[in-house]
Amino acid sequence: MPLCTIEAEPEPVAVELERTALVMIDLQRDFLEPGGFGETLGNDVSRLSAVIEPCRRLLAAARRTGLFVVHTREGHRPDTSDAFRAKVERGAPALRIGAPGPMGRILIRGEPGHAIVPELAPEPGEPVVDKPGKGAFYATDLELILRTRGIEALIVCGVTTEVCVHTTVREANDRGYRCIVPADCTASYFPEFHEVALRMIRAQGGIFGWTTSSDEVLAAIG
Ligand code: C5J
Repeated sequence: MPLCTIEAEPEPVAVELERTALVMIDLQRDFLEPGGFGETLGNDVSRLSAVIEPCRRLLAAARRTGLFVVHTREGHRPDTSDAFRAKVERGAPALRIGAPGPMGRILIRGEPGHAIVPELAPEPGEPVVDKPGKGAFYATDLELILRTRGIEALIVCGVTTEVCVHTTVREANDRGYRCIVPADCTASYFPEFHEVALRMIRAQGGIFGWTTSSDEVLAAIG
């Protein structure tokens, strides 16, 4: 199978496009828009909006070139039976997971806030993995979906850099996937955490994976 080389740090990375997936992590209204889970935890959600355009371009290129695309959404069942108390008991009591908010019940599946932002909405045929935790492999069938397709490398985009993107990259790394993170396709409520999280991925010879930019991925996948 033809190899495609993506310019990245700490070094260029060669992947087989047929064995590469674009993984879009939690690009949901609950994290990117006012009134959702991110804001109820005291964050300035406007810090995340810059990811939408580069993610949109990457998603469009992936669809054009036939790259496998998977989306994830963080959220819980309406009865919150899959939400640990240790997670629910965060933030102001009136604004916790399951509480009513301007976009419906906070971080609950099926509510308006749980949806992926319209610019990055999944298309038919693109699996959407609902996850109760930070990592996309925890308590989901993501690994089964990727193994069934023979996927070996992941281009990981989404929010937030140091929480769900990082946790997913770590989980994927332990499962043998090469993870490539375009820096402008991920963001944090804390710019300094974003920078350090990316450095942690590429440090020590790429201990968790590679970092790059959406332009480099676009140049490589054509
Ligand atoms: C958070 C996420 N930050 N998707 N979730 O709680 O990063």
